[in-house]
Amino acid sequence: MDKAALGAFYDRIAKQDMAPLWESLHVLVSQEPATPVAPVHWSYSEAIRPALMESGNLITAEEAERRVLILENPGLKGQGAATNSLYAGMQLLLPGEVAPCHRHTQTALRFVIEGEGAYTSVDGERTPMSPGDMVITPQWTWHDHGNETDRPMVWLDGLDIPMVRFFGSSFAQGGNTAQQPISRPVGDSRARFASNLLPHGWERSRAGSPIFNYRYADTRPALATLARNDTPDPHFGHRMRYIDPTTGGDAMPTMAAAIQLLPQGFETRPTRSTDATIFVVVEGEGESRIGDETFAWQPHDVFVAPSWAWRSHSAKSEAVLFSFSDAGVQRHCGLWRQELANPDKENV
Ligand code: GTQ
Repeated sequence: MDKAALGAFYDRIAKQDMAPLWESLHVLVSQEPATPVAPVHWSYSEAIRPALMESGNLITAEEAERRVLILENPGLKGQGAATNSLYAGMQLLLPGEVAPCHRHTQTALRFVIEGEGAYTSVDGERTPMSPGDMVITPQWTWHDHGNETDRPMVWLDGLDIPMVRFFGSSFAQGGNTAQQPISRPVGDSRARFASNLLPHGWERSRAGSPIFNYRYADTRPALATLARNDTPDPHFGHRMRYIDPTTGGDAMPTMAAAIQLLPQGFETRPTRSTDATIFVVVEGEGESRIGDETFAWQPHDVFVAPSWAWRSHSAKSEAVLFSFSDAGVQRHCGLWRQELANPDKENV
């Protein structure tokens, strides 16, 4: 092989927008997942909350359209992304504020952190939000947020922004009014779709679950019952998925969400999977080992586990972790893989 001749050849074909595969084959087709995504942890009390409250003094929700601090992965600087496929941000709505109506092709989930009773309106229905609720905004639905309470309201936004960017399929529109007209009373979608019943003649009009709010008032007792009645799974503790009751599949087409309870003193065995995952601490204190890093966490902290990095969690007190990832999309494409450490050994 004549290195000088090859180099000259590369230079010539580069001008015609061609490149030699043999120089990059094993980077393009890596033997195992190679990801720029870094393990990262944000403390709510020390980092997120102080910065969010400071932003509240600097700009209004109306001026900002959405007053959100992006939780940006240090391995993806400038991309506004927490993982290759997913976005996470922390949104603040102060008393009296409205985050004006818009719609977009990105799907959003809101995991409620702080405050009580502010609402998200979707499709003409207001959903009051409480800590631990998971509220979903399906793609291309009009949505606005309002806080008529006397306390700040904070929630984590999870969106598929990087995935939609990858596909080149982003569309967005502003509404004609800051708040959409309300046509259905509070609780309407819950009655129709979250009662283990479906209205006669109901037909799907879009992808994803028709339930807007997966309330912690329902989730928490379900987890507590599992914790009372089951021995915890050695790798996942007591874990449940958020589903679309009309299909049994994930509640959203692009984001798979789950919640897990870890009993006091419980240590999960390590797992790794191809879906980089964003975790939100709902309750309790503990530690997670992600790749080579150990993060000590408290309520409302957020941390990210990259694709194929080993992860394990230990709970100092009884703990609840919410998480979301692109596992559903990967499964749909036949790409999702998981490895469980020591599957045969007893955990306790
Ligand atoms: O509330 O609609 O964090 O459109 C980023 C983009 C929140 C929202 C975000 C959004 C929203």
